[in-house]
Amino acid sequence: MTDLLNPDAREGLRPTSSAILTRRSLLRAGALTGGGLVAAALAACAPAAAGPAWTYPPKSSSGPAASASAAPSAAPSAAPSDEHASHEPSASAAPSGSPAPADHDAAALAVVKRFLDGEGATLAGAGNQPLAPTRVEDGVKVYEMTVDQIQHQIDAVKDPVAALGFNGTWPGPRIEVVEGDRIRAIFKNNLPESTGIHFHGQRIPNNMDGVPHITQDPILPGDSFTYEFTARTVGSHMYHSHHNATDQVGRGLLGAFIVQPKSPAARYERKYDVSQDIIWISNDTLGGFTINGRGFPATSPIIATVGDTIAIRFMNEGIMTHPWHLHGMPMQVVARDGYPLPQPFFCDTLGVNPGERWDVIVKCEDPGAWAFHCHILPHAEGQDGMFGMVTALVIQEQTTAGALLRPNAPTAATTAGPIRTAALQGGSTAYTCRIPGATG
Ligand SMILES: [Cu+2]
Repeated sequence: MTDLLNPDAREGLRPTSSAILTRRSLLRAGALTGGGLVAAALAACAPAAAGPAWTYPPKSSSGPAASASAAPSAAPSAAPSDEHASHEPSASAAPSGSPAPADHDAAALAVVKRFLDGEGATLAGAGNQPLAPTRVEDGVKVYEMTVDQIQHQIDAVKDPVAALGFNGTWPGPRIEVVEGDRIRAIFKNNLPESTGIHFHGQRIPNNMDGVPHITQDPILPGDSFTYEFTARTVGSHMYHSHHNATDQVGRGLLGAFIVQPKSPAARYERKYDVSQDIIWISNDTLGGFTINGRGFPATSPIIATVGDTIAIRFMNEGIMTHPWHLHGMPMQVVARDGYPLPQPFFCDTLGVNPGERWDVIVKCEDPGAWAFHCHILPHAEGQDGMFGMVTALVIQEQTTAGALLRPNAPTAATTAGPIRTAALQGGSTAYTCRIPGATG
C-alpha cells in the first residue's frame, strides 16, 4: 500500500534522460502566444530551468499524434498504470539535453489548439449526467444502476482504456436528491468480479454502508444489491466501489451524490446566486491524471459569462492530493465534505485530499480563458506541453451581435466557437502564432 501511495516507488519509474523546459524557451513561448491562455498557462505551469527532472508521456516531440497510447488491457493491474509508468524521477537530477524549442513549442501549441477546438465535447460517453429516479414508489426515489465494464476514452488521440462505470459511464451519473428524501438504489453487478457500493459521506444505517465482509456480502457477478436510506447529510458527497477499491475506483467506479438542503434558500442557486453548479471529480490511476474521466486537452472547459457566479464542487476519488489553482481570480471556499464552513475564506489554490469534497464559489468578472489546473506540475505539464489535470475557466463577453455564446454546448460544432471566442477576447493568439522552424 505504501508503494502505491508513493509516486516514486511505482513500477517503471526511471531517471529521465531527456530534457525539461528551459526558462528561456518558456519566455519565448509566452511571447509568441501573447497574453492569453497559452502564455498564462505556460508561465504558471512550467517547471523552472532547474525544475523537477520528471516527465510524462507523450514523450515524443513529433506532435500530438505521437501521444503515448494506453492499449486496452483485459486485466489492468490494481497498481497505477499506463500513463504513470513513465514518471521518471531522476536519481541524479541531471537531464542530459533539451528538446529543440521549436519542437516543444509546436507540440505544446498543438495540444492547446485541440483544447480550444473543444475536443472533450467530441467524445462519447460523458459522465456526470443527471440521473432521474427510475420510479417513485410510496414516496421512495428508486434508482436502478448497473456496474459495467466499459471502454473509455481519456482523450481523442489515445486508445480507449478498459475501465469500469456506473450505467456505462466514468464518472457515473450524478444523483441529486433533497434532504429528507428516502432513497432506494439498486445496483446490478455486470462485472466478472464481486463488488460493493458505499455512499461516501452519508450518515446511514450500518447495514447500508456498503463494505463487503463488514456490513454485507460482496455483490457477486450477476447479482444485485439494494441500498435504502434517508438522505440526511446535506452537501457534496460521492458513491463508489468499496471492494477491490484501488482497482475498481481507480478504473472509474465513482460518482457524485448531492443532497440539496431542504430549504431552497440554503441551496447555492439561491444562497450565492450561482448560474452553474459544477461537479469536478479527480482521479489519478487508470488513464493518468483526470478530471471527470478526461485528461487535457479533452477536459471540459467551464464556460461562463462576465457577471456570472458559479459553484464548483471538487471531489477527489484518486490516491494523491491535488492542489487546484485558478488563474485570474479567487475562489471562495464555502464547504468541506458537505459541511458549510463557519467562516468561508478566499484562496487561489486549494489542496483536495483523497476522499475530500470542497465547494467553492467563483465570481466571473474578467473575460478570457483562465487556466485552471492542478499545481503539482507533473500532473499538468510535461516536455510536450500540458496534459492531465488542466482545463480553463472561459469567461465570455457578449459578442458584437449581442448574442451570448452560452455554455455547455453538447457538440464540437457549438463548443469550438465559445472557447475560441473567449480565448481571443482574452488575448490568446494560439490560432495565429507560428513557431519558427516548424512546418505548417
Ligand atoms: Cu495533481
